[in-house]
Amino acid sequence: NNIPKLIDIETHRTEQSGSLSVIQSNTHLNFPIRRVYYIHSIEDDKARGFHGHKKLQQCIVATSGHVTLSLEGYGKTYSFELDAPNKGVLVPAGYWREMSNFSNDAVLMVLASDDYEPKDYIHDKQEFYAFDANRTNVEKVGYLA
Ligand code: T46
Repeated sequence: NNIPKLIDIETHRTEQSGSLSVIQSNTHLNFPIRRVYYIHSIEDDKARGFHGHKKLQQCIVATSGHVTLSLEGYGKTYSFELDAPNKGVLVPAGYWREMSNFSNDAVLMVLASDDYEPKDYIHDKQEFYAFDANRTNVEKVGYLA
């Protein structure tokens, strides 16, 4: 499925002692988790992202605070308000992403399908539009073969 999707993360609440939320590859994602990173200690709400990924799939969660995530791909734009630790966004391959409106306490956790690979990034918006217009490029990338 190529459409970004907001998911409700399974959360177990224990009265007075807090909540536990769980994401499991087999049940909640359509990829095995290969890498985890998180963005935090944001001081002055500078927007981040501004790139596309050719193959990488991700699940993005604001485990604390608030952030706006916008995604663009297949000629469509989507915007998500991540403001609770039980919300996640599944980001399919081939989407341009921008993150903005970070609260000071925001922690943005990303579960990713692959290792860090600079060649998977598209930093130029025009290049991304060319990629978006011709999805067969995805099959031609080949560097992870
Ligand atoms: C994405 C959004 C949501 C590494 O060395 N290893 C890594 O695994 C990553 C993700 C980054 N880095 C280095 C590369 C840069 O020197 O960390 C620095 C900051 O990365 P970047 O400017 O790409 O950060 P964002 O917030 O613009 O984008 C990141 C991810 O790169 C990207 O995959 O989807 O978060």
